Amino acid sequence: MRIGITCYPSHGGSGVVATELGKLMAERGHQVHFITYDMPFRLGRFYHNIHYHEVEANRYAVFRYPPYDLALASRMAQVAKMHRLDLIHVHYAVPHAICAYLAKEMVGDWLKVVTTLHGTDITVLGEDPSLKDIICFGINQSDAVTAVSDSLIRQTADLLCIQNPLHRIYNFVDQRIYRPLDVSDIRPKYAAPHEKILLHISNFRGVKRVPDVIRTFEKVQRTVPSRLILVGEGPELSRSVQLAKELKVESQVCFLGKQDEVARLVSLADLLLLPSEKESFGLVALEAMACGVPTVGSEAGGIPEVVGQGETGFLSPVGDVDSMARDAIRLLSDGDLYRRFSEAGLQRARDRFCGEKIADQYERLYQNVVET
Ligand code: GMT
Repeated sequence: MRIGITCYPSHGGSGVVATELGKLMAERGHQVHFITYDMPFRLGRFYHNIHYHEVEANRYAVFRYPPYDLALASRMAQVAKMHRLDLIHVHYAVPHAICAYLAKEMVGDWLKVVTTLHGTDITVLGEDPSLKDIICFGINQSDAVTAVSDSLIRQTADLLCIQNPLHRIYNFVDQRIYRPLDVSDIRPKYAAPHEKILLHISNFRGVKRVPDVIRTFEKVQRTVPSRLILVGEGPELSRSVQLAKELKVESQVCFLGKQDEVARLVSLADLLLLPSEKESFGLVALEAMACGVPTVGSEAGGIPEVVGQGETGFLSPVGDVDSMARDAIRLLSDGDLYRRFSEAGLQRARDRFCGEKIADQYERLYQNVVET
């Protein structure tokens, strides 16, 4: 097949999943065309069967905002015609599903559109009256729609008037990359041998509740000698730095900013903290699990579909930092329990979220869409 892919190419789970799926499809012999405003950050080098088409939105004095959505739709149509794409797989309903709809109107019905919902387009934008109707339209006009968890499917059905069936296809990790790595060379730079390392990775948006990470850590370190590493940047960063100072743990907390080598960072940690308020899936919890690292976090959204409660991690109600701290202390203080969780996580990642199995599901969906 000839497959177009549009996603947000910057750091973020949806861009990671879109790019890794494109790579797996290319490995299977399909021709893959990324159509994005920037090179997806996980692409970065030459891959056989993968093309990259940049979208440029020019600024004009008469427009207050550059017409990016129109430039994207137009580029999708150009690439579809030039390379005779069978389908465009867009990640996020707005604006991408709408742009793909426009491209299809421009080139003809042979071009099929597959839309994957990742969360924010439903749980945040779906509540915005200025966008709700167009999100519905984009979803209903797509030839197939997937969502990354059952929880997201339920929320989409509750919030929007959807006529199309929603297929649940979980996110995945490439286990050639996400596996327990030997990081004994760098671990001493972050913690003494008797200390544990807790890790949080996010874009520091309000929904990630990064202050809960700091509060949980402050309670854990009273009992278990430990360090906290935070990876990422975003609106809550300065508040989090401030809170670490106020709670007098700043010397044990390390803010690393944006980082690319997630598998190495996760392998460095003993525990991942993910106390989000909204999380349609929680890709980082899967990345951690695939490296043998349990998660302690909230039971928001799709997190319980990723983390096996009481098997590969512990989940508590959003905001319950006392419970999260208790669970973290329990896991970090009981070697047998920790090993069981770590091994169960490796198994769960292999069984449910293996890249090849998930790529099979997408490939079947693409084939159905193209044949109808
Ligand atoms: O979490 C974010 O703010 C980023 C966002 C994205 O666009 O990558 O993440 C969403 O998609 C990921 C990949 O499907 C999911 O793992 C995240 O749970 C989801 N975020 C939210 O639902 C808040």
